[in-house]
Amino acid sequence: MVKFAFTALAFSLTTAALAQRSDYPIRAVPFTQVKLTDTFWLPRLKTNTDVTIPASFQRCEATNRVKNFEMAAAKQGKFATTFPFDDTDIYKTIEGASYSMSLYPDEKLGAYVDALVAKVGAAQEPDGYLYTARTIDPAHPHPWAGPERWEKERELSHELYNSGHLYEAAVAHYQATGKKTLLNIALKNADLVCAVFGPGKRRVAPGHEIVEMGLVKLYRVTGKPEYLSTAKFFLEARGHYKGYDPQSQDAWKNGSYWQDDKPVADQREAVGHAVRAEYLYSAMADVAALTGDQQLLASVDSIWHNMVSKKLYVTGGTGAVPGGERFGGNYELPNTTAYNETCASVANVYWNQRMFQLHGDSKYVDVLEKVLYNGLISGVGLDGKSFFYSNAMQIKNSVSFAQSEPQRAGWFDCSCCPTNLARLFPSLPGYVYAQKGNEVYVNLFVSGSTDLLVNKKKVQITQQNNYPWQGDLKFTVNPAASTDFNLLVRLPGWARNEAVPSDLYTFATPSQEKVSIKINGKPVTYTVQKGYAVLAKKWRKNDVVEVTLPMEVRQVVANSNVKADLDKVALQRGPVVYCAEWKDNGGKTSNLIVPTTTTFTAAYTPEVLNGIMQLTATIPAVQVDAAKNSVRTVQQTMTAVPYYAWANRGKGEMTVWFPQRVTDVDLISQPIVEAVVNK
Ligand code: FUB
Ligand code: ZN
Repeated sequence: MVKFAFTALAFSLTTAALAQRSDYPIRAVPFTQVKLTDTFWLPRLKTNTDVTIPASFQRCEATNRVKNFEMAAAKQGKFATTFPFDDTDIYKTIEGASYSMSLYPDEKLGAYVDALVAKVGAAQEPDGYLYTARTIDPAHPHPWAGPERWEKERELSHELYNSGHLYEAAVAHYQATGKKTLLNIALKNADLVCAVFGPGKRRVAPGHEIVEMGLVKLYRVTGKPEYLSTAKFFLEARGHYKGYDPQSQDAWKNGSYWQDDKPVADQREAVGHAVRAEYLYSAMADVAALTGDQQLLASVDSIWHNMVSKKLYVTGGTGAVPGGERFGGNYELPNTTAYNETCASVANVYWNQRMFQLHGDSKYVDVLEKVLYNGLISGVGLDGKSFFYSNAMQIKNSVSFAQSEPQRAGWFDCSCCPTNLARLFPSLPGYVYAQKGNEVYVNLFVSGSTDLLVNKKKVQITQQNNYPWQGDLKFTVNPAASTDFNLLVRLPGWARNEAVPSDLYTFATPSQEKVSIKINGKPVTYTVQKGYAVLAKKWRKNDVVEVTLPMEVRQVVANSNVKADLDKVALQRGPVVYCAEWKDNGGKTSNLIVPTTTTFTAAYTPEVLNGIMQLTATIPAVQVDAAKNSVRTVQQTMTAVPYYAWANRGKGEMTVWFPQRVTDVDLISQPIVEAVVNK
């Protein structure tokens, strides 16, 4: 049986290492300390454990990803998959399985992971190098790898990307199981990386970031300064690209594709490949926290501001442009061709959590919540084994079947997204609470409980709610003995008339409804600190806090610079953004009009899409007569479902942004053209 273990050893290593240095002022309460009981996330975590993780391992086996490691160990054969980063699907699934096993112990899975870790170890070269795309047959490495180790790192080899995912997996495996098997493999590889790269040694800006975040995690576990200094070195290596052509608009030539066009301290906007970028920004936050580097902090703050003001979809998706899987220009947020890679949403969650830990401002959690409830979980079907790589914002029968993914697939040649979800889901409990001394932050509203130490006293906090469907939140605070501390409850931006923490989206009309808070049945007044209600008191056994969030259906409008959304509205209730799907709307959605005066009714429908709050309204829809000679507007019932749940009932039209008037309606559907996934 695999036992949960932040082992005594892990704690002593970590606390010794942490004792002397600066770090994030706010500490997230680890996922292992938070027990969920809720009906929204817990079933998803269970599906991830029961379906997604086994399916990912099975697909890693069936698609020769495991075989690559076996061949590397035997030093014979021919690399048997497509991409040199296919090793990472195994690492990410081990990471997910490790997190998952600390929630749901599973002997059989534990034994399988042990065997897989042994295969990974066997594929490692004696000096620590681990990259099956070369080790299998060093005379004929993968074409993206180049004849010599690391020489194509800046381009496409992904050697350091593979290392980064290895480190992330190794730390999760160690923390969850107490076993050092994978950690030792990772440390041996990291020692090689630190020996090869650094001042006076090789310098490269890693072509696909994540090694920096991984090194920071290894530093946290071991306290070894080289891991942090090498992470910092990789950040500082950016902006020295020799082939840099500032005149070129081509992101491959000017370095912006992999964020190598400027030194990180001078970067101010979110640019280039979105997953690469958001892993970089996460690492910038990590290194700024650990070193106190103010320039790095200023850069990452500006970049975040650019992203949230000009490059974020209303669903929380990022990376608008298919060519290069990248951020577009400011306000370039097209709907029919939106790319929104699922991995970019994963990365955006990591980034926003770090920004929150740096600044203690709820605006970062507002974005994190938006991503979680919308653009991230849209990436996986309700079955747990079908996935979107890109997350479309509109499917029109006549246009975008050829441009977007209208339905999920079980796996992809480049299958980064499914395995990234597999690792993120079981870590979700770690995003619910945070702590800074005697300030306890409640960031996400998820039923369950956590056991904390505040003022050296044990305190249990229990949440009971039916979020995101209902706004009545109940918290029971139960200290072992009465104690003073501040409970900081996030007041979501959307409950304070703020659609996003920028002017990119606003609610069409302000709501008069306010958040109300009671303690032990009595309304309280409270101060607001960076978006949190500060409840400061001596907490006694079984104190009850009740928070009521307004849950009206809101119409969202975009900044007028977003040309794709001009004169359109999106629908949101609580943190959930809605869409209309063909299935509920007479086979078509691109003909629906939502005038400003539309009133929506919300009703919980347990039988639809595993239980959702469904929205309905009477609205005008444009219809073409049978002979296709004339059009008319008819009143019809429009039904909207949460965006995350679309494409679970077959493929057809889907709309997030609805015209307010008869503009941009798609009158005649053409026959369906099969999807081409943009890559
Ligand atoms: O390059 C590795 C992964 O493949 C990226 O993160 C994804 O965007 C996909 O291109
Ligand atoms: Zn991906």
